[in-house]
Amino acid sequence: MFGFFKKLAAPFAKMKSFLGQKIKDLFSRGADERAFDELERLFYEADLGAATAAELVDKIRQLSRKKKDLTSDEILSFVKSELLAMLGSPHVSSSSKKPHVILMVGVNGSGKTTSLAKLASHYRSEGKKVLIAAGDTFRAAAVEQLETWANRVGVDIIKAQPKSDPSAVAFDALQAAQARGVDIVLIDTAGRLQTKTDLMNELAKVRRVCQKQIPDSPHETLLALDATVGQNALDQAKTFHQFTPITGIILTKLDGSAKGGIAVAIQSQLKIPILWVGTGEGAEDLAPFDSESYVSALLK
Ligand SMILES: Nc1nc2c(ncn2[C@@H]2O[C@H](COP(=O)(O)OP(=O)(O)OP(=O)(O)O)[C@@H](O)[C@H]2O)c(=O)[nH]1
Ligand SMILES: [Mg+2]
Repeated sequence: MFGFFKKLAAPFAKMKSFLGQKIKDLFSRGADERAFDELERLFYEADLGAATAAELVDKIRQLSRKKKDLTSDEILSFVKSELLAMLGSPHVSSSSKKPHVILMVGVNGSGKTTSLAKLASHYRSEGKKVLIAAGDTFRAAAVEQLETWANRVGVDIIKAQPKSDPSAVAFDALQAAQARGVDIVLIDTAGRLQTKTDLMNELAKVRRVCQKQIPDSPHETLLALDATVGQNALDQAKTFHQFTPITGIILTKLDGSAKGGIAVAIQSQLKIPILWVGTGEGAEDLAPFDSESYVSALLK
């Protein structure tokens, strides 16, 4: 039991947030208006978003009016419970369909391919038969990168010539998956800026082609979001969601990030669940998103 929780908390321990210590220092000499202004800045810098930062500070201000001798520990535990409430209940990514098809999307360099490899490794360790599709046909190097991962993780890969249509690769992969009795299909895609409409339409096409082969697929469309890009992550999520409904987010590069507050902003503003977090470059550096461990790490 303890081992399980330790394992869950461990990835979040790599976050470099010291928000909790800063809040304690700030209120160690009482709660005055200057401290509240500074608190709002701290929340903002942690990427909670301007509206959330202001709202949270207002609530603490009201609390301190009611209770004159409010301690910094009390403030901290109040912040913790508020953040947990904003994050809502945990979500699990289910995979009851066979094959269960997962489409990975996101901007350039957000961590799609690495996260896809991590997921392949995760499902394989559960004994599932996994197939990955090299849907990033844009660069030859992208196929090589995925092939290296496929060999390392020990899963099959479907690929095509560079510059070929990514939806054709997806179609081939789904067909192969049905023929081979595959449990999980993971489709990689090329990175694309959310502002490039033609490239975003290409994703919608991949989705349509998947549906032609397996009507309720893709069962999951996961958006890889780099935790270090700040509030732009919200724009990315909103636009990708318009072109291809996002069922969950993988928040990558949370290791070393001092700005983990973006998870709160995403989940409270967009209502898209964060399912996984990436905390490193290795196959094992993936963990289910766990609000308790996350908030504890954020308020370290
Ligand atoms: N520290 C850290 N690095 C990561 C993480 N996830 C991915 N990376 C690194 O980020 C870089 C980009 O990762 P990729 O998986 O290639 O990103 P991508 O979205 O597939 O990139 P494109 O296909 O070029 O759009 C690589 O150097 C990865 O090793 C993470 O959770 N933590
Ligand atoms: Mg990639």
